[in-house]
Amino acid sequence: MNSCLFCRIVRREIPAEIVHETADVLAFRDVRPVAPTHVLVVPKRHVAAVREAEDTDGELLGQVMIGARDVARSLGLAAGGYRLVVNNGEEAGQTVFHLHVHVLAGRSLAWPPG
Ligand code: DGP
Repeated sequence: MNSCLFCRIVRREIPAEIVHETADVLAFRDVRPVAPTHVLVVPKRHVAAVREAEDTDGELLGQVMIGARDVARSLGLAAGGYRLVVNNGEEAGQTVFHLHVHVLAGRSLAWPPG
């Protein structure tokens, strides 16, 4: 068993507020939200980041995006709009090295990000 934080959440070793789950994907609320709605969507299988993904990980990547869409639908975010963010590597702000999509909504989100 690895000690990756999000793998441990997937295994229910660390509590999280889960909002969506499929056979391949888990979505839970971010512990340090930066928007009124802030959910993380992760693949259950460990992949560190998009930059580490293999050509054969296309289905996994698609499932994470579909998971983000389903989270947005179930939480009623689709009409107003939401932002999906995927940080890749330290300089981009990635702090947990298990691939995840941030689903952000509930406030005006500036572009470009600061
Ligand atoms: P990133 O910086 O893109 O790697 O995003 C990691 C996010 O993970 C960050 O917004 C905070 C969140 N996070 C860190 N530790 C925990 C935890 O134990 N539980 C939950 N739910 N979220 C966490």
